[in-house]
Amino acid sequence: MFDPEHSLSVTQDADRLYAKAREDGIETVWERHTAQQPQCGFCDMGLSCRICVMGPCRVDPFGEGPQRGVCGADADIIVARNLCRMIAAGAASHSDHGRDLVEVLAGVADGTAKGYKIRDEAKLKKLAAEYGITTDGEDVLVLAGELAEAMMEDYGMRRRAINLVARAPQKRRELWDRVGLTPRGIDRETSEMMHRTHMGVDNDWQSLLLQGMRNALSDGWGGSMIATEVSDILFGVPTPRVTSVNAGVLKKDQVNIVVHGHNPVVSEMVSQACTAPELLALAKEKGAQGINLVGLCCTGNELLMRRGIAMAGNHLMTELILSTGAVDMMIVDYQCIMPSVGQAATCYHTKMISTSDKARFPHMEHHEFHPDNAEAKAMQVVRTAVENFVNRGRVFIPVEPREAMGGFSVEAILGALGGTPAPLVEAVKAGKIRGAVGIVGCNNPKIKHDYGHVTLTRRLVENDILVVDTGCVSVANAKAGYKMPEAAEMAGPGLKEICRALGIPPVLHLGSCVDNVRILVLLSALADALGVDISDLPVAGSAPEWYSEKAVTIAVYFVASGVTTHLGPMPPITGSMNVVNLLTSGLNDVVGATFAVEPDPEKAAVFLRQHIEDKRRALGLDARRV
Ligand code: SF4
Ligand code: MSK
Repeated sequence: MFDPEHSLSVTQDADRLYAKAREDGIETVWERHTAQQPQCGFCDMGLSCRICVMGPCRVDPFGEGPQRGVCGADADIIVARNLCRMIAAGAASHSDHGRDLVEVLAGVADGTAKGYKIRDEAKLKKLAAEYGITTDGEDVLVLAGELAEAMMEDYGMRRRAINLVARAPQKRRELWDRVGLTPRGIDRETSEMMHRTHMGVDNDWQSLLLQGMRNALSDGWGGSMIATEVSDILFGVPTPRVTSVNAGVLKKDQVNIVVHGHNPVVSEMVSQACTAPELLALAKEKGAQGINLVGLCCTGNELLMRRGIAMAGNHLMTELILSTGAVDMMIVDYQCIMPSVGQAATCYHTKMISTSDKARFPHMEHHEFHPDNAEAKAMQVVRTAVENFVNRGRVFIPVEPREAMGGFSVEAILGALGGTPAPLVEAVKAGKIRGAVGIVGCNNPKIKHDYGHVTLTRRLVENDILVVDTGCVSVANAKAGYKMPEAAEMAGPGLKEICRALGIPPVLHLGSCVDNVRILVLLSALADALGVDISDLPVAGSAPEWYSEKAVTIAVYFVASGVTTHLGPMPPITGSMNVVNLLTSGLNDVVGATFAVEPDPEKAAVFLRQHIEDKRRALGLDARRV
């Protein structure tokens, strides 16, 4: 019996699969989290440092023990340096993902990336024009090559600003110039961040944090934005489509292949191979009714957005899904893949395949995908998955799948509005929609699985606040039923009316983690339509269950772009009240937005509603009492 009160998750499939995993003797993230208790208090507060080998050092938060590391760094410097290194790692991860896509684009142009093609010429031409490349009469492949070259320049060269910063509202760009936040190069900002945090370089906690913001902006308006835009060029701009979600998307009578990770360069090729007639015929021969490809985490979101491929689960479901015994193969690329999944799979017949030259895992077979061999590699591994179908043991698929709608790219949203943000702006001005919140990010075993996401979403939607989501949140909200147009019934009266009129759900799925940049582009369009800066809009961001360095970077580029952002788990900064005060209030004077930390989603909802009503009042719109 599902008992949400005493479960690790608010979802039934997680609850039942957790019981099955325990029965099968699989260790999961929850046992390991318990085994780590109590976690280190110094690290939790950001007060430990192991940047150099005069250390490791710790600063005593109670003022009794040492107040400086061996080099003399105090709590402010140590906390700021640690946070900045998290930002650099997050920016590097997303931006390196973007670089991989640019390399495929270059490979399509020179004919080496066989199997990939330009799927959206209009988007290619639009991007090329934004990069100042003449598009008139140019051959598509020549254009693709020139665009790839120009994007690579964004990574390394010193420029006054990376190209896509031009998409931000003018007031925001002026502010960034004024306070020295305009990112000059994607790799440059990450590299400089690592340099500044080396022992004996930048020892001013404020100047470190400013560089942290510039570094995060180089991801948000650079590496991640390039990742999303080039993915759209190569695989198509997402459009709304209905699919299904939860562990019930696995099929007893079909070969089940799960793709997990982030980069569509691998999963798109796998999805193509799953429709190859010879492999479908082989599946029949092996006694299966077909090949069922499903996603996990963000590479799943990429496939869901563009192909309507079903989604099995989010971050904390990645071990549990194996305990169905129904996964014939899991194919991973990189990011958010727990090193434990290969071990968990050894209890079952599941074949585990790693594919990236930069990401290897224990208990996985490595089949390296490159742009020039991905098509053939995908055929090879899918064949192995099909052949593995006959080795299945007991299968336990605990729930029926649920329908969900995804695919809300900015282009699709504006399309649904008649090509302009004006109807949305009017609905906000009229108060039918009070504002919008982007709920993004991960799961974290410190918070009941999906509780933060779904509770916050419910409270916002019922108070006429439109929710857009990405990443692991979008899976949680889809499983909770917020992703179908009928979910308008769960919204407040104003939002319900708008959703009904447009035939959309009150929670719009914008994609994967890199697709958070779609939120930036949408906000820029709204700000331009109102003639204001992003920080003036009645909007906010939230990451109720975040865990990763990438999430830190996303939160920082949201705030630096003018979006006040709520975090569920506390980042490791409480060792420095100077850093805490700057991030939670002082930044308002610098970028017009701040962070707020609140683990309880009920309280967070009240804070976010209040913030939205305050912004409405400042814009001269009607404001409700919260
Ligand atoms: Fe210790 Fe300073 Fe080295 Fe950090 S950089 S480990 S505080 S000596
Ligand atoms: S997968 S970064 S757990 S959202 Fe993008 Fe989910 Fe967070 Fe990974």
